[in-house]
Amino acid sequence: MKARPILAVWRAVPKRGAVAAVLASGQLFQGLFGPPAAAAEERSSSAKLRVIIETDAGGDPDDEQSLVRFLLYANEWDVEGIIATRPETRRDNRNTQRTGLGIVRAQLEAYGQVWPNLNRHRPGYPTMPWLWQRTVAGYNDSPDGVNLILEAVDRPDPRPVWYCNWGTDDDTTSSLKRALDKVLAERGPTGYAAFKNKLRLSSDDKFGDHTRKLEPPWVLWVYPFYPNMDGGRWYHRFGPLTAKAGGFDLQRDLLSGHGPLGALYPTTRDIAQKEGDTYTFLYLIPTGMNDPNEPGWGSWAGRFGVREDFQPRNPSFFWANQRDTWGGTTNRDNTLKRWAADLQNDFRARLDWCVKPFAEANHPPLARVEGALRRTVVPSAIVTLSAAGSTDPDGQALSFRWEWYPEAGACAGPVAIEHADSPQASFVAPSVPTTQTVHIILRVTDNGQPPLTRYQRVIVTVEPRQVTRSPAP
Ligand SMILES: [Ca+2]
Ligand SMILES: [Ca+2]
Repeated sequence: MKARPILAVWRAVPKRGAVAAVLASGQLFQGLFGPPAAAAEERSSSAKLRVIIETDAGGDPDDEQSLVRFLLYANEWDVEGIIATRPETRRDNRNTQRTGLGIVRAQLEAYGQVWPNLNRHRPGYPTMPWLWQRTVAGYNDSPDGVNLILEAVDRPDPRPVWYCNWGTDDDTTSSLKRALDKVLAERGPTGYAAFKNKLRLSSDDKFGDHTRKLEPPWVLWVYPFYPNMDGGRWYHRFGPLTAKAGGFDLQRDLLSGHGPLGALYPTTRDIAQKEGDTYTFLYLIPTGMNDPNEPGWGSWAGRFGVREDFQPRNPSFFWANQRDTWGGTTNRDNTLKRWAADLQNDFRARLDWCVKPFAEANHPPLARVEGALRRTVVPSAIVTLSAAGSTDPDGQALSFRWEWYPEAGACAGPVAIEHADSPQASFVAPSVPTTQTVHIILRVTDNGQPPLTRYQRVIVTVEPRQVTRSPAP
């Protein structure tokens, strides 16, 4: 895939201190655990992603499952809003709250109870009142969801707003669709384009003509629900691929003894762990190896490619149509399976954070590659890799793994990594007919309980040697 401009918007953000150093070194997400999101000034200068979610909580209970996980990662973004779209819960939904807003608020109250403990483990979780103020009804007879979106997008903040729609039932209409209708009617095509260009989507498609009929096309839309491929919709693959990954046990690790938020995770009907909408924000969790502007690189939500039937007018519409060769097989599941234990262990640790003191829970290591994360070499050059600077906040022993990710780059190889399980590794740059990129993923895993993993990505551009011509006689 052709390289897209990297983090152009983020680089426009005022840089300060450690964040500036991190960004300048190109180390995408690492270390960006900024201050609590309470102060507007801090928010505007933070490098966190701005995120709005729109949930049909009260329909399929899996939204409530996804919401539990989302709140446990609320420190990773600036959560601009949570919009609840269902004025009444569906009859077969057993939640005692009978409106979408009621369901979300009940989870916020539980979040408020575990918030002091979460902050002991990782600073930067927004307070419950702060989230409460930004949690609104997006019902058809309410302007609150529309107004929340307008306010967030119109705010003079150089960062785009990532919008995650988790589906809306037929009896409701997305607040984003209504916001876009309003902006088009009131601001005309130019104002509409400026507004639309400030949004990025990791989202279901519920926006009518705004999806692809009305200009301009979206700057970037990652659509983690379809296509049907290798076993079904991508939406339906999350549960089967992750529910037991890393030995996760729903009862032991979530429902029992992990506080009031975990206890709200519904397991009714046949959905012990479904979480079909979780991909939308999993894609945005900074793990050290993903970049939300690069769907083809792979993330905890899998790996995405351009949506063929939307071409050529919507070149930035991506969906889950990619396959990885991994573990001896080639299929789409592998784009997630390779990270499934890592992401589920991470969820498990955060559930521990709800109830345990710091010393009794695990915290992820800091993966750190020495030197530049982007390098340019010639064929046959020896590329040396060192992760010796990696650390763990619990002082645990670390294990290392360097992996070539062929599908993320465009290079046939071969790339054979020497000492791939050591802090120091190397490989010989392959011969290439044209300029190609080699993506190397560093995985650093601690030996805590559960073991936690973070990553770095090194992108090596291999340029063929220039043929030196003798001067004409
Ligand atoms: Ca949903
Ligand atoms: Ca640790």
